[in-house]
Amino acid sequence: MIEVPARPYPYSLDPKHTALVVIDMQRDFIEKGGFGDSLGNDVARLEAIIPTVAGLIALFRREGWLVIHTREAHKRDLSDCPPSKIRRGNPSLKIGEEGAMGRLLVRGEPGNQIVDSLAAIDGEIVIDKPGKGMFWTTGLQEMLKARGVTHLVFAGVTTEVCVQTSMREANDRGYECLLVEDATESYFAAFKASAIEMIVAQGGIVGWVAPLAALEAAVLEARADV
Ligand code: TIU
Repeated sequence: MIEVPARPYPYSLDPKHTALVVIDMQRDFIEKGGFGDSLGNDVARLEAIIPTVAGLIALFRREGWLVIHTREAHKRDLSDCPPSKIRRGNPSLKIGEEGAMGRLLVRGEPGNQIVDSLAAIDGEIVIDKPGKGMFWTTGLQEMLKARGVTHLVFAGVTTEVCVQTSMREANDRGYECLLVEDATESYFAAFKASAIEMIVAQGGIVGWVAPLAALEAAVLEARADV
């Protein structure tokens, strides 16, 4: 077992039963001309975490641990996108409409791809999810079950929307969840901070939170013990 100093108390993981989930690090949210931009957000805040997310992915790859990537992505005919979601927010460009990087939040479009520096490699799982949460209509729970995964380490965007929703869904399904706090970001600094407090409050009602350095140090220490 590896014990990571974390809030609200140390998080223990067994690497054989742990996966990293990188939520929605796609151009739609991180680059100008995408969905996040169309909702009026400053996307530069999200771009800033790319190096930390890359460091976290590199740690899992180095150790040979499972890496899962998600994308918020709809079928080309939008049959998996409720009209309420298309209408919501009165965006300058709606889901499915043609933007600077192709149709917004639509599978296969340039904007729907994970940013180049974080792209999946062979052996990693990529999930296209139509919702904010990663379990709804994705089959992910069955995939995790088949691999014996019980612990999930979270990163990605945005902290209080798709990351928190996915983490809460995972918590309800019995997974022990750790959020890497410098590998997640929101368009709103206050919402990121609040989401983190909500996760760790009440003895870790949703899970644990730790910085990447704490996880890296714990992995090194566990290796030294072997
Ligand atoms: N708008 C916003 O903060 N987030 C989303 O729409 N999706 C994700 O968080 N991925």
